[in-house]
Amino acid sequence: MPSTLQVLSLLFATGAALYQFLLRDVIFVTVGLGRTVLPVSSFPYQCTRIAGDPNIQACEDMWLDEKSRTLYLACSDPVARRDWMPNIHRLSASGRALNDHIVAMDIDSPSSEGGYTYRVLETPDFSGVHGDGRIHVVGMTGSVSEDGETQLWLINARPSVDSVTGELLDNDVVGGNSTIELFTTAAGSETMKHVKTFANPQIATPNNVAVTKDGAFFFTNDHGPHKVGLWHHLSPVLATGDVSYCLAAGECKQVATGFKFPNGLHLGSDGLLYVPSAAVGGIDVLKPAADGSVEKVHHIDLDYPIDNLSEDANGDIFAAGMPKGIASLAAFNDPLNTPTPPATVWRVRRVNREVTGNYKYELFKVIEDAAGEKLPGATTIIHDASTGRLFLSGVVAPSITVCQKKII
Ligand SMILES: *[C@@H]1O[C@H](CO)[C@@H](O)[C@H](O)[C@H]1NC(C)=O
Ligand SMILES: CC(=O)N[C@H]1CO[C@H](CO)[C@@H](O)[C@@H]1O
Repeated sequence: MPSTLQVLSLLFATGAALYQFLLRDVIFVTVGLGRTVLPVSSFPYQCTRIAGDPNIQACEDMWLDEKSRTLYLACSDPVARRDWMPNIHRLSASGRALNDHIVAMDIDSPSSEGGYTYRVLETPDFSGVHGDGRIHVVGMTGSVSEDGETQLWLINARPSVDSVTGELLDNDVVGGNSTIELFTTAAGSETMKHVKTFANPQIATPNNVAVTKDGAFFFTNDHGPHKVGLWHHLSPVLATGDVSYCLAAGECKQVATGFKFPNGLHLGSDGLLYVPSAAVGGIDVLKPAADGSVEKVHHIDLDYPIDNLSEDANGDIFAAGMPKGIASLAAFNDPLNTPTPPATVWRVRRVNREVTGNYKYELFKVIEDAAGEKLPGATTIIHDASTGRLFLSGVVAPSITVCQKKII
């Protein structure tokens, strides 16, 4: 029997959905009505799925270390996301995946199975949740420190537990206990070393993280402070999502609010912070100051709900979009039996970036897959500028896809 609270929150969620349908941006952007989506064969790429490997599924996020030619992937279990994904109010902690892991893939070394050789990184010194050693990966980013050490920053969607017994609390009521974790590793390593857990009331509904040079970081709370219930459901309508900032020492503060489901943000090599919206599309461009405060300087109008952003070695930003938002949601509930949702990849190129105060962006549709034939219902896209390959992964996809540019 659902509790009164659940019924109420469902009613409110339905009300909120109806309200959203009155808005143009939701009808045309989130649902994707009337949008022509092209088949993948219209684009000059040869795409292959790397499928059937239990280690390479539900890889929500990726980061490419260009120098060591290593692609890091944050992977889970596609079926478990339905039960445990606090970012979208999936709060049945008992159904969470118990084997989330980071894969380090050597993208220049093909394996005999048609993919690439890789290592599943062990985390021997990580205590996990009340000593169980587990991580629950969502977003991830990486950086290479001045002394050449590889740092991996993870959103860790921990369930809330009793601090004495370690038993799961009712996460439907109290919400998850997401933290941000810093690990270090090195090219070729089999392990990653835990450095620090950032736990702070301001880290409430973290979606993704973007690291500054001094080890401070920005992150998005995709539902602001609202972990559960009505306010969580209404957050994308009321725009209570935020961008927050933590110092390396651990103090955190909110630096901007008013976002509708802000998603996988990115700190560009041009020093600007790019914040995409999964609810209404487009990318807000913020200019950070040294103390982490930000000023909105531009909005990139892109009529697609946007997932995650990444930047390639040329400074171009790649954005994974969901041309049919509703199809993407359906895949969440039954990823293995639902047709792969369509996906679109955009390249966002800042033109004349050397001119101060000039915010001009050129948009280019790189690839699209109307029938979900090849792409994984992409949530994240990485462009390997040195070979022209695209790597695509999806939060509930049972595979990843690699696309090679066709030689014409
Ligand atoms: C949340 O995680 C932090 C960091 O591990 C821990 O100290 C705290 O006890 C946890 N709280 C709950 C409610 O699980
Ligand atoms: C809508 C969606 O799936 N967006 C995902 C983008 O990536 C972050 C982490 O990388 C996820 O938390 C989001 O859910």
